[in-house]
Amino acid sequence: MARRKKIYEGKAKTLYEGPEPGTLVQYFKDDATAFNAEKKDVIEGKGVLNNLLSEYFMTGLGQIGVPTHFLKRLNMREQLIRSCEIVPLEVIVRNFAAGSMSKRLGIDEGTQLPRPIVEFCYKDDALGDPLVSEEHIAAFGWASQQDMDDILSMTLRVNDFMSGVMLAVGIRLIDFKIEFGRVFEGDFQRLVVADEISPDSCRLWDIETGRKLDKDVFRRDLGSLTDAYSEVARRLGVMPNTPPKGGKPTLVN
Ligand code: AIR
Ligand code: ASP
Repeated sequence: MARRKKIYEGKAKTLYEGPEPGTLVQYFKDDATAFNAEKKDVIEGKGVLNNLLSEYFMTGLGQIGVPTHFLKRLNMREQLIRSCEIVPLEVIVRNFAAGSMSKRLGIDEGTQLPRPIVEFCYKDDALGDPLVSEEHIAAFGWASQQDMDDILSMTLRVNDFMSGVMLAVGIRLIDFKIEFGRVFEGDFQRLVVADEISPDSCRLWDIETGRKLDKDVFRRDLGSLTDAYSEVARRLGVMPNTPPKGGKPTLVN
């Protein structure tokens, strides 16, 4: 069997050349990192859970008409995605104060915000993904005004969708990070939600107990990360050993 071509290796995922032009295979590793990879570990089973959870959220977004890069899950650790050019921004939505916002502004974690607050960070590990404003984004050409309008409206839809899905299983969506990619179709380009949506990229708190069910369990040494992610998967009815759905990949519209 020929060795497949590695296109990119990140901290938690690896991208391989896909079976057809315009596709890639996204492999979810068990590696966990935090604080810009200062803290590292291998958490057995994390990749499988994030693959399944990201499939679940991206599929749901597709069903409500938010385009994503997701095409099809291939196996327990891999999914077929559309190849896209990543916009170099981390788009963060906060419904409740936590993490870096609480630190920066001195607001207690868990304080409900008067409305969702969207923040942008410039994706650059060497710089530690600094917070930037729309002024920086426009001035340095990281995204056009049209892109920013699309990013904002899609991001708020993702927030409403994710908040509702989580609320239905007794979990509060505190905040999350998403990324966008540009897909080219002839002379046109459009934006799709890319990367992953998983407990690695969200803060999820149990509504009853306040228990953290996200990567803060790893960042802050609060117990077993796989137990936390499995709890999210269990509540959503997405558990390992679910075979991939059959059929051909369908392109998102
Ligand atoms: N995030 C940001 N960079 C990487 C990730 N995963 C996510 C965090 C959290 C949100 O963005 O997981 O859900 C805000 O993070 P912070 O550290 O700015 O408070
Ligand atoms: N994933 C990033 C890192 O490795 C940030 C984080 O999630 O804390 O450092």
